Amino acid sequence: MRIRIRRALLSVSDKSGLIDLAKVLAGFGVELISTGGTRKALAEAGLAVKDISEVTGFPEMLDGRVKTLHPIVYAGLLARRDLPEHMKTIADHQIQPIDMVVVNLYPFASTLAKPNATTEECIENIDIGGPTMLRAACKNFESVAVIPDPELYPKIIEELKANDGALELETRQSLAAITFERTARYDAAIADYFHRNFQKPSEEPIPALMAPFYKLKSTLRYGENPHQPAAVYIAPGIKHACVVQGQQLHGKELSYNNVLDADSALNLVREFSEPAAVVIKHNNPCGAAIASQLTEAFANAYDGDPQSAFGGIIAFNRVVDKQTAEIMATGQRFLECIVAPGFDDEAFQILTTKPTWKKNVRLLAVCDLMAHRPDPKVDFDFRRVDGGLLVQAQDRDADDLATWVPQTKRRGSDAELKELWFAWRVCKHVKSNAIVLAKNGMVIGVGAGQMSRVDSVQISIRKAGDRVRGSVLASDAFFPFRDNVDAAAAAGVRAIVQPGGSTRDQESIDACNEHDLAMLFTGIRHFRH
Ligand code: 93A
Repeated sequence: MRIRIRRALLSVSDKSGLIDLAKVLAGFGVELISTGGTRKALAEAGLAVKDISEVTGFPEMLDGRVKTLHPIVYAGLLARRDLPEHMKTIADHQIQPIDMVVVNLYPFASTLAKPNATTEECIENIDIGGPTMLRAACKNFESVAVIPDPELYPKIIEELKANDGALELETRQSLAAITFERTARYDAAIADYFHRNFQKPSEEPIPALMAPFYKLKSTLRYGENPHQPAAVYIAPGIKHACVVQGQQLHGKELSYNNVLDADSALNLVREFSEPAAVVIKHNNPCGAAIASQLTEAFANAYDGDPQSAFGGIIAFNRVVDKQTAEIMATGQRFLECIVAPGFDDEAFQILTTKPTWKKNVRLLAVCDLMAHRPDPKVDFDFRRVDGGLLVQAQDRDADDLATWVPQTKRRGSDAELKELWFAWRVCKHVKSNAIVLAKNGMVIGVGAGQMSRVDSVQISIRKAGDRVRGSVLASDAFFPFRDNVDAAAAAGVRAIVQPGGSTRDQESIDACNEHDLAMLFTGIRHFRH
């Protein structure tokens, strides 16, 4: 619904564009109310303007700390026009509705940025009345328009002119969204300043970055290395199973690297609906397996590369049972952290009493992976770069086996396709250049994080050892040359999946046909940098 603006309250620190906007409002007969400096600027431009003190019956006081903070202002802003009781109440108190708030705030951030700003100057530039008016107007967007920035004036002027002095509901909603974001950011900058200046650094090591939207869960002993202070924060509104929301049931406090690895482990294991286990080391999978039983999934995940799995982080997509716990706890196996939807009582007992683990193994219970999945619409990846932030949608749910296109004479048997599908989903979680070799629902070799793809192929083959014959290979991005295929074929690989898209695809396809390999293109790439 359109709202015709009749009364507007203008109170701005940045007075640019103000007169142009006020003239348009006055032209539509809007009554202008204003605070000291803003009122002066408007009056000097020849506009009729009422001082806020006339409206409230109080002078501005306490060096301007109290100017607009008065029930007459807030009732005028917050009264619901659709509720007769609200309208009667304000009428009973001789309060008139206010339909528009034009406010921009004391320049807190630019005061801080001044080379010699004193604490007093910074504190005095914390605006209280301004954000309060903005927020009140936002809350009552059904009836009130809010304009928090001179940059928005031209568009508003345009709409006022086109609508005979009225603004559309959609405009008011969009202005409210922009404004709440502004006030949140404004408060975040203040919170940051207070953290930096009034809190011991050890209490919250990284408030500057995180204070606005993330809640501190706990400080950590240190970050990736002992000289790096670190903490874990929780994003608001997260419902799905995740490491930061998990409940640690046992063991030493999770370290920074544990959290990172456990997160990678959980993200990989949630790819599978059948019982699955994965082992992560230094943020890369070194083992992963699916099977009809969790015991077998564990054994195959661990045995994919037992040397690397030692001290690894393991994740399951099923509650850990007694049998699986028994296998985990046998022999020389050592696991740093076990993540699962839960642990049954017997499993818990076995895992927490194995003498050689010195009660150190960390057990982390997360909620049901299947019932609570991340929401791709709100779940973004953030990565800091010097001076900024990279944001992207997460690499989830893009794949569909049905859309893969065979490229070779041999199209791949159903069994090979099943293996390739498994290898492909693991490959997505390996740092690029990523190569995964799989056989019988089990990862047998991983080549991760190499700067040349063929190096990753060779590493994965070396890791797989004798098991490589008859295996399948997944590559996270296309093969630039046929050397990858030649190396895989020479080792005994039978089928390959890769995105395709190289100008030399044909070279790789020809190589596969020469070696009687099946190769399929996914059309989707899974770089992980
Ligand atoms: O000091 S305040 O927090 N207390 C108030 O009641 C108040 N009302 C408006 N700051 C307040 N304002 C701010 O004054 C506005 O947000 C705006 O930034 C500034 C405009 O003052 P003037 O019109 O005197 O230049």
